[in-house]
Amino acid sequence: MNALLISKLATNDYVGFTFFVGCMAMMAASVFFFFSMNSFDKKWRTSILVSGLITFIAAVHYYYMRDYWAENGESPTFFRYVDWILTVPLMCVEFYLILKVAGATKKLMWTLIGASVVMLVTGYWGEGVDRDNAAIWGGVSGAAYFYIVYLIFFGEAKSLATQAGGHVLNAHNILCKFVLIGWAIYPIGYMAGTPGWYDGIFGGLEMDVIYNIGDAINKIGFGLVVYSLAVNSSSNQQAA
Ligand SMILES: *C/C=C(C)/C=C/C=C(C)/C=C/C1=C(C)CCCC1(C)C
Repeated sequence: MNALLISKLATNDYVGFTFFVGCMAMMAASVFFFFSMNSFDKKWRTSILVSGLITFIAAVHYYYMRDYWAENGESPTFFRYVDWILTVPLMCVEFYLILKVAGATKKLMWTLIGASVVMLVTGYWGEGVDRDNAAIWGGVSGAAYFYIVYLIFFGEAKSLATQAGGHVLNAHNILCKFVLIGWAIYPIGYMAGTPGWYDGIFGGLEMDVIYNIGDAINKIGFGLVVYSLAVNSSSNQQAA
């Protein structure tokens, strides 16, 4: 029988280290969201559940990605994008769920999801399949990304948030900043890890470390914003 093999993590293996810590952080965040879920008013439970699902799906993928990296010493591109194609649409669902009070439609939700799928599929194509044209695929992906930014900052989502006002508007604005600033970390990772005109700028950076930092900020941070919204709205109700 084989003994359980645990590969050694070198002290300068920042990719392996961030996969490991990322996995733990995502697990801890999931437990936190799942356990706190039932202490909220029913209308917030689905939102908190989705926050927990996002970090849970990431935790499982990080478990595999950590292993893949330790075993092969190369980027787990496939697992990375499977993780994103599940979790990023769920983040679009979060926008819809918090704006539902102001009458958000399923159409808005599907538009956001559609744009995020285009962003990720073209990104995967450039990173994993047609690397010679990575810059072009990255550009198409970036256009889809800016469309999402447009919708939430200036489009229908923004006007719904304004209508809702109060804590909802506040949470929406913070989530918008996550998308504008936090999500902008990913194209930097992409440029660090694929060939293109940007080689001289981001060439020296480690793609997976950048992606892992981005995931920790965005998945856990996003969930905490939704959690705070639920806390703030619930304490308001008690005061009233
Ligand atoms: C939890 C995972 C998240 C929030 C992942 C987000 C990923 C992106 C916003 C990726 C964007 C990309 C571009 C805008 C251009 C280059 C290719 C991508 C896919 C890295």
